Amino acid sequence: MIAQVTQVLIAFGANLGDRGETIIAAQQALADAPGISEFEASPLHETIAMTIDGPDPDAPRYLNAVARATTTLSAHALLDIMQRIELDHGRVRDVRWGARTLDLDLILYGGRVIKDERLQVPHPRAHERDFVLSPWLALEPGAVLMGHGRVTDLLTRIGDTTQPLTAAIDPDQT
Ligand code: A4P
Ligand code: MG
Repeated sequence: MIAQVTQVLIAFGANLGDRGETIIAAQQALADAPGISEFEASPLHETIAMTIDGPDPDAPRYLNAVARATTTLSAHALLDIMQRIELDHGRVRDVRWGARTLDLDLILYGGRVIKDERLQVPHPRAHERDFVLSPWLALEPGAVLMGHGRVTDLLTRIGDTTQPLTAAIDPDQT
């Protein structure tokens, strides 16, 4: 039987520790994971921390990125791998939207809509976050967010406060 291949979009965020090193290591781990291929990462963007109370310019800044890949894994099996990688990088879950060494979010899993106790896809807040949309647009200028339209239009509407840091990182080249 030929396994079904699904295109996915994953977001990376870190605002503690060596943020860039952590994100690149996480991308490498994902790119190397069984069942994941054609991994392609966006540039890293430096971004203002969004907290429960809104943007906080005094909080440690995040580095954010997104990556596209194809996978033969189910969405939940992919989430298992993402959460294991978070733990491998010292992620401690305490304050919701609190500072973190690494956060991995599944933004899209093909054209699927998933809503259960572990997973909501498309990610319910992606459309209002410049720290997801801006790196995504850099990776894929024609990107469309399911249910919300063209990423370039969304970003124009909300404004882009992010700052691109580096050229695109290709984990195969590191
Ligand atoms: N979960 C449900 N859907 C998903 C999904 N699509 N991807 C569940 C990943 N996980 C998903 O996540 C809590 C639970 O969400 C998980 O157990 C999983 O089963 P978490 O990572 O433990 O908690 P969290 O990340 O603190 O909460 P939440 O609500 O997911 O926050 P967000 O939306 O991830 O936002 N500011 C900047 N500048 N950059 C950032 O990257 N990130 C956040 C976190 C806040 N502010 C930020 C950034
Ligand atoms: Mg999260």
